[in-house]
Order: sequence, then C-alpha cells, then structure tokens
Amino acid sequence: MYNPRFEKETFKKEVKHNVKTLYRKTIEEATPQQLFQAVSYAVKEVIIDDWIATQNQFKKDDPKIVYYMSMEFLMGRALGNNLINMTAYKEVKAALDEMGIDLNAIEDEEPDPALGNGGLGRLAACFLDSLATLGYAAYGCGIRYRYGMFKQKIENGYQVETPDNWLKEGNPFELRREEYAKEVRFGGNIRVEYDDSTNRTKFVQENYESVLAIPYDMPIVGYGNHHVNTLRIWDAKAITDFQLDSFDRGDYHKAVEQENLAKTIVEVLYPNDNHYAGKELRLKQQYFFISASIQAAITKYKKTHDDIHKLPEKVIFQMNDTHPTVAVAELMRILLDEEELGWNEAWDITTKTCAYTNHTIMAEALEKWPIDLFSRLLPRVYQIIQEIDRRFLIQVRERYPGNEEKVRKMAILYNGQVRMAHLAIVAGFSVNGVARLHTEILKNQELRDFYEMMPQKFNNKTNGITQRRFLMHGNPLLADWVTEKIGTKDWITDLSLMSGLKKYADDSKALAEFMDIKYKNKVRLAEYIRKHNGIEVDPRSIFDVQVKRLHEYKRQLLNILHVMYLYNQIKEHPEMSFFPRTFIFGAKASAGYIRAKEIIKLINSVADIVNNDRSINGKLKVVFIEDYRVSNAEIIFAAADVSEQISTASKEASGTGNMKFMLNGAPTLGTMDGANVEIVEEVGMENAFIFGLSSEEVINYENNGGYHPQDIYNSDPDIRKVVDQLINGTYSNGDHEMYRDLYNSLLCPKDGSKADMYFILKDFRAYAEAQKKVEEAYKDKERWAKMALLNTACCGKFTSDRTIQEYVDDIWHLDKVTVEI
Ligand code: B1N
Repeated sequence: MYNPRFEKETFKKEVKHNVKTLYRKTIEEATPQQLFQAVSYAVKEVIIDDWIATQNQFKKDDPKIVYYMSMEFLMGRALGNNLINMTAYKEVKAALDEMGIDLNAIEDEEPDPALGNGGLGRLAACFLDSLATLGYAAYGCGIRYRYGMFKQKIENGYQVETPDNWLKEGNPFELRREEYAKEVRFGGNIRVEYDDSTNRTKFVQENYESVLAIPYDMPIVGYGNHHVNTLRIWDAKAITDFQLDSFDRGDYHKAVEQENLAKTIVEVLYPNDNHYAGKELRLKQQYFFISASIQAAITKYKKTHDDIHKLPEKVIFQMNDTHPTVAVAELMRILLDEEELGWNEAWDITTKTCAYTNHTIMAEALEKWPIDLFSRLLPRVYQIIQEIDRRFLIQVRERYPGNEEKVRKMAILYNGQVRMAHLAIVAGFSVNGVARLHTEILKNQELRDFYEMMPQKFNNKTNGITQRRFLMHGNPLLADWVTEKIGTKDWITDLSLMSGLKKYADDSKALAEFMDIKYKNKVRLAEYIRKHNGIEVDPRSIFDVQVKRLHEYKRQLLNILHVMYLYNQIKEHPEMSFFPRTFIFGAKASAGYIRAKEIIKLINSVADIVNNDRSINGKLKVVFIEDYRVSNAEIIFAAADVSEQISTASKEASGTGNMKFMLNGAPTLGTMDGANVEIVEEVGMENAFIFGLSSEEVINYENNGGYHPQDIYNSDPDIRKVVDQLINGTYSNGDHEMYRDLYNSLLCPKDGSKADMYFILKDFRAYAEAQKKVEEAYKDKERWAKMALLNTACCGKFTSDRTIQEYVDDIWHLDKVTVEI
C-alpha cells in the first residue's frame, strides 16, 4: 500500500471529518461540490507529507533544479490524477463507494484548471508529471490567472465566450505562500550614479510602479515514488502603504494606480494560440512572473550556496517559447545590479543557465515588441538588451565582415522592435525544436542564419505525453487490458513496454477484446454527446475525430468541406455503399479570430442540415463538442477510431493530440507534418493514412508566390460544387453572404493575402482518397483492429518520460533524487 492513510476505514473517517469541520454537515447532507472539497483535502493531507519529504530530500542532496518557465500550464483536473499517481485510485474509489459516493461524479465537480491555450500549455503540464515521476527536482513557474481559458458555448451555431471563474469555490490543492512574496517594478526612469568608494556605476530605477507577487504552490505528484514537485504560480497584490517609499506614502493617486495594476495583471489568460497580439498588458504579465520567479530562484540558491558564479551548476531556466524570454535580461539585471558582477561574469552565468524551446514557425506568432513600449515599461531591462545586442552584433560583423544584410537579419533590436526569439537564441545555450521535422525546418529555413553561426546550440526534442493521464485515467478499460496482456504494470513508467502488445496483432481473440473496449468507450462518448449536444450518434459508426484549437493552418475547413462533399455524394448516389461515419469536432477559436469563428459556424450549420436529413438514414453525423478541454479530451481520445492530423505540411511544429490518439488505438489520418512523421516511422505507413503535399512542396510553393486554386476549382466539378455551396445558401438558409469570406479565402481573398494559403483545395482530392481508404480499411474488421492495436503497441516513443529524459541528458543534466520515506 502506498500510504496507510488511504486504508479504507482511515480514509472514510478523514472524509467524514472534513465534511464536518468544513461544512458542519454529514456525508448525506453534503453537496457534491462539498464532497469534492472534503475528499480533496483528505488527499492533500497525504500529499503534503510526501511534499515535505521531497523538500527535505532536496535539502540533503542539493540537486540541480530546472525551472520550467511558461506563460501557460494546462493542468486539467488534479484529484483523479493525484490519486492515480499515488497509486490509490482504486482503493479510494472503493472506500468512497462504501460511503455511497461516486468518485467519478466527485471528480466532475472539480473545475478544469485551464491556465493554457492548447498544446504548448498542455506540454508543460505533461512535462511536470514526467519530471516528478522520473524523480527530478523541478519547479513550474507561471501565473495564477484569475480567469483561465474561456468557456465556450455554442449559441445558434456561433461560439460565445464566457469567463472561466475556476477559483470560485476555492482550490483545495493550492497553498498560498505570502512569506515568499517578491516585488516587481515597472516603468519610471533609470538614474545613473557613480559610487566613488567602489568605483562602480549604479543604475537606480525611480518613479516606478510596483506590485507584490505572491506565490501559490500546487503539488505535482510523481507516479508511485513519493516525489512531489511544485508548480509555483504567482498572484499579484498591491504594495501596501507602509511598504511604499517614504515620499510616496499618502499619495492616494499612486495607491489606487497600484491597486489597479495588481488587479489587472493576473486577471486573464490571453486566449491566443499561435498568435502574437502585442498588448502592453501581456508584456507586463511576462515580466511580472519572470521577475518574481528569477528573484525567488536566486534567493533560494543563495540560501545554501555562497558563490553566485556556480549558479549554472544548480539552476536551469528552460523558456517555454519566447514568452518568458525577458528572463535572460532579468537574470542579467540581478547579477549586474544586485549581485554587482561585471558584464562578462554575468553573461557567462546567464548563457550557461538559460535555454530556449521554439514551438512554432508561424510568422504571426513571432513576438516582436515595439521598442517604445518595451523601453517605457522595462527601462533597465531594455538597457541590458541594448548592450546584449551591441556585443552580439560585434560578433556577427567579425564573422561576416562587410555583410550588413546579415546584421539586419540577425539583430535583436531592429526596425523599432525587440525580436524576442533572437534574444532567446543569443542568450540561451540550447535552442530546441519540438519534433524532428520542425527542428530541421528551424535549422534550414526559419533560423538558418543562427544555425550557421552557432550550430552547437541547436537540438531536437520530440514532444511527448503522459500515459498516466491519457491512458490510465482517461481509458481505464484499456489500461487494465494492457496490463493483463503484457503481464506487467511497468508500462505506466516505461511506455516502451507497450511493444509487448505486438504479439497480439494476429490474435483474433485479443483483437476482439481490444475492439470491444473501443466500443465501450464509444458508448461512453455517445452518452456524453447525447447529454451535452442532444445529438444521437451510433457507436457502431466510425468515430472520426478532429479536436484541437481552431486555426486555419490546422485545416478544420478541409475536414468540413470534405463532409459536405460526402453528403453531396450520398445524395447524388443514394445506392452507393457507405459505411456510417460520425465526424466529431472540438475546437475553441481565439475571441478575435473572425475567420476561425466562421469555420465553427460552418461546422455547426453543416451538422444541422446533415443530422436532420432523414433521407440519408443516419449514415453521416456531424457533432461539434462544446467547450473542448482537458477533462472531456480524455473521454474523446479513448473513443476515437480515426485521428485527424491534417495541418498544412510544415505548419504544425509537433502536435501532441496525435500522440494521445495513437496511445488510445486510433490510426492517424494526416499529412507528413510535425510529429506525424515520427508516428508513421514507429507504426509503419501501412497503419496510417498519409496524404497531401510534403513540407518541401509547401515551402516551395510559398517561396514562389503560392499556387492557383482557381485551376482546381475550374477543373474539378465536385470541388466546385462544395466551394459554391459556401455562397449559394445551402448551409445558410439562403443567405449568400454568411460564408462569403471563407469562399474568398480559398479563391480570392480581399485582404491581399494569397488565395488558399493553406493549400486546402490543393490537398482536397488526396484527402478524399485517404478518407476512402479509411472506409475500406474499417469495413475489414480484423484488419482495422490490427491497425488500431498496432498504434497502441507502437506508441512507446511518445511518452513525455522519454522527452524529459532527453532534456535531462542533453540540456539540463539534472541529478536523480530518491525520496526516502
Ligand atoms: O506547441 C505544441 C506543439 O505540439 C504544436 O504543434 C504547436 O502549435 C504549439 C503563442 C503558442 N506553438 N506555439 C504556440 C501558444 C500560445 C501563444 O500565445 C504561441 N503553441 C504552439 C507543443 O510543442
């Protein structure tokens, strides 16, 4: 047993006790939310002991610590996951059963913490899970947004956003740690002072505004090892009167200003995925959590070490994309202005401590802050960046004498902007992409100049996912079956053992069991859809699923245009054989992304028409699942037959949903993009459905001004019919304008962009053919079962445990910690 406190009678007593002291109620009287709180506090009690033990072990071992700096942590619910990782899920479920409490129902009471947009934030969460499970010392550093990712409602087919007040009922797993607060300063000016006694120039920030950053700690429980790391997210509070400089005390105006700053700074997560909006408040958020986190890390280091020069032996700051990149300048500031080191010493430390992960090549996601905004908000940090840039350009000119074009291309400060990626590359000792293809594109295209000058920094770390959440918790039936078949539970921490399933690829009995589990999971999803959408879907139909953020490059439009094409085919040839299909979508669009919202409306309009057409006998169904998020994702992956990964080749850096589908036995229907390439390499071409332009072809077209979608429109009547249906009222009650912009985007955009930028019409036929192959394969039950099973069997590479071990081996060089209980 993991911990005697999970022993049935002990745990039941604890829950009863909590209900009584928290709510003055009995179990029978408590609401489900109150039961969730009471159970969570009982679980937290146990976690805290391990948390303390882990911290004590850190004190003894003094391991190197990685600080994973991220604007986003898409954690998902904690209760079930913590129980799984404490290997107490089944015990606790049984204990609660005896009290008449359904653990699943209690879990559904937990708000789904959504402090992230999509893949980037969820990756951070998977990494924390793996770091704790592998026994490494790690902190996640982020922001405690009052409102996370918005809740999505679909009204009349349109997306409507409502606030995600996730803290409304209180978060039982967090710990407020007021005593570790740090001050963060914004704006004002820098007074330069010369100190004769020390011969040093001092830089003093004056007339600034400041806020107090207050950390909240959340436990990150490792699997079965009593190791508990910390996710530290910062709240902001106004600096109270007595903490103000004496001349500011009693300045009412300033007091109110600082209250406002504190309130607004952590108010809400920017709901943009793969998009840079350039808002001042966003830069404030970035500096706020970075300054607080770096200060805290330095304070912690200095408590037990007296030589700041040895910081790189004990500390790594891993920057999750460029959003935390101001970290390099903030670390320099602390080393220069507070530790009073010289530039070279400070630079040496910084460049051994900071590392950068790139997650996208989408041009619109590149962070380029206007210098006037940046220097006004962060005057001292800006000075430091100027000096970093000045020294870097000297090196560029040394390496490329007379090549001012290179200088312009590589400068950190250029054209009135601070290019954050350049800063991250220059100051980081490691630059990594998130899938092999992505890293190659970085080296050969996007970051070519930097790769040429400093090839040793570049490396690949293909993303991964945690099997604890996405198989054990999301798909318990399959998890138990895997354990039985391969005769060990060890896959939970060693996913390569899944290959032990390969020997069942031709075993009819095993295949039937595997598909029976899939069927049960489809029934579970069908029930969810009935409850939440009021749509009846047939679990015997093919569940064809595309769930991810809505973005043009991810091509949900290609998917729905193909559905429209199939519908036309069925109507035109009612006699044609057609295996029933349910197309399932889930996607949030950024609030200001008009075209993405039009695509959501189109999907819902097509759903309306198709689902209500009695003449097609339910052969085709379209479902848009409202409010796609981590908690319903777990149910969706488990139930999928087909994994749609159809981004325009070269655009999806990696993808991680693709891996979750694979783990759950859904073959990939996709392009050779991101990690799909590696998925196919593992499972074999014959167990996936690959189609479309290659990344080279796409990049080639792009470099030559695009292609002519008109030619395809003119020569292919099926495609023409579908495209015309966007503007002939078929899906808009006769309104010819509703989808005009989507139509134009394919043939003749009004905003000056290229026609069909994402090659939807170009890839359409290839996609339709691949879909035809899916149908053929599915009709052959054994063949399909074998494909599905082999996907699960070959997914070993895609665990985040493997990814984290690679980061440790190649970049972080952390020490393993064994928590002694
Ligand atoms: O990061 C994931 C990858 O698997 C996906 O392919 C990639 O699209 C995603 C600005 C982003 N890249 N960039 C972002 C998110 C928020 C934001 O404000 C950019 N997200 C990704 C994990 O590597």
